[in-house]
Amino acid sequence: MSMQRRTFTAALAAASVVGAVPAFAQKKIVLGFAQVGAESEWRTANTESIKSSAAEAGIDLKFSDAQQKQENQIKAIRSYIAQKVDVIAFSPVVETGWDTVLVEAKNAKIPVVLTDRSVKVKDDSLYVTFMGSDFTEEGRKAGRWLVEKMKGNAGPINIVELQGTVGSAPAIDRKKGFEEIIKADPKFKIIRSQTGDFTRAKGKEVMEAFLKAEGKKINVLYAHNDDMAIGAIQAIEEAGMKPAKDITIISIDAVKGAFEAMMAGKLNVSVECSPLLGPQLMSAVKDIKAGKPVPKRIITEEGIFPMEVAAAEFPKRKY
Ligand code: GZL
Repeated sequence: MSMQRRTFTAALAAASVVGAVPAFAQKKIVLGFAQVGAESEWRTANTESIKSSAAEAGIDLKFSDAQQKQENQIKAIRSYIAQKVDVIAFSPVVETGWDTVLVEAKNAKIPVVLTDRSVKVKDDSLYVTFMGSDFTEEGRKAGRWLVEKMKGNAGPINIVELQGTVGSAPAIDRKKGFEEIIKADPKFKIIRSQTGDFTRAKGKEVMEAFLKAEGKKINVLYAHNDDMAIGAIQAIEEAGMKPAKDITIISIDAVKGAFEAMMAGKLNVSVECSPLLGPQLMSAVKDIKAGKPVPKRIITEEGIFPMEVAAAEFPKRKY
């Protein structure tokens, strides 16, 4: 037996006597992650955070991109169950339709972590924890900024709304939070509301339809994410109007593209929604494997960035 082999065997024997297995001999934790897709700058930054954090944590990451289709996420979760991974994590593309596959994971004794978006299930023991933003509060922040901005304006203030993916937690809750604030003053009216599916292309297409139907009646655009707002800005310019001047534009995420649009004077404000969930996810995965308790809800702390502060903030941004 070679010298190395003898040393290794001796180390293992010694360790097993004291009960501690040396780090180099511990089996790597295997995490199966089912991502929504690659629909926005936010999602790309979220994927980068998860992949880099898994590498840093020494966690073996199996990763899938569902191209925003629930059936693909369910397929990926089933494949992780079949591979007997240690933990499954995913960002549910929509809130409902998860009970069956999560029961399968529970029966396979594989703990599940929700990141970014939550689910509506009959039994919330089907997941260990949900970590992500408070989307309703993000909608309230957008509403409060608009109320403040329009304080001296008697109205009517006609708003068009680009909603996120139909049935997704951010789309449902950002709408709810925004309406909760603006309903206090009847001068605010949402005259058109339609999904742009969180993408630039769809955001532009739907804004073109809004402009065709309502034109100069539109005073405000509320977009559930920056990518749709950036697409809409193109449509507004092509219609010969000035974004952030003729039409006040509010969006959510605070990705780099939003800061660039604010510095160019084309977007009025972006509410922060941090995609940097990787470190929190890896620490939760390790705690779960170590049998430590994990809070049922982990909320990410976030701010709001009006265009006036964009240039000063931009160099500090991490996504
Ligand atoms: C929010 C996230 C949303 C972002 C969009 O946490 O789920 O999905 O706001 C992304 O940019 O597509």
